[in-house]
Amino acid sequence: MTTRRTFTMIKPDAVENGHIGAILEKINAAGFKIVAMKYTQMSKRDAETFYAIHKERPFFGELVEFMTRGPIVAAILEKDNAVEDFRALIGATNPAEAAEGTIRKLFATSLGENAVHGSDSDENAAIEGAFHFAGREIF
Ligand code: FUP
Repeated sequence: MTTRRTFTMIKPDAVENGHIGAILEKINAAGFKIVAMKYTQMSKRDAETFYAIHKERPFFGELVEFMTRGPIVAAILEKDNAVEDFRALIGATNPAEAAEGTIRKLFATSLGENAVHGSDSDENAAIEGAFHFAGREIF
């Protein structure tokens, strides 16, 4: 079953570089409705849990270090075909390979510090949204 929701984070690099407003603008312009949003900082344990799927990968330590070094904006977004359309809006994981006009092409600096997260499936969107938000925080 396809759901209409995806989960995103504006990562610490994009927050540090002052891109929160511009990224939210792109998200709005692409037709996503924000149904939950918070400004928060992940603990080491949060990041290790959120990225548990990558725990055997060589970049895991750096990824956890990066994701915990400053605040993020976490949000749940709603739109038809949300997961796929949001992945298209953010572009490839590596900004060097991201298409022109995508959020990562515009705002990311490297593969490790790539400005935004976007869920890769409906199942993960639900898991990731529930990781960051209680039911009463979703509208
Ligand atoms: P994506 O789904 O596009 O966010 O990418 P992945 O789930 O494959 O990777 C999650 C995060 O791990 C990326 F956003 C950045 C980091 N990463 C690296 O630092 N090095 C890699 O080789 C791959 C991913």
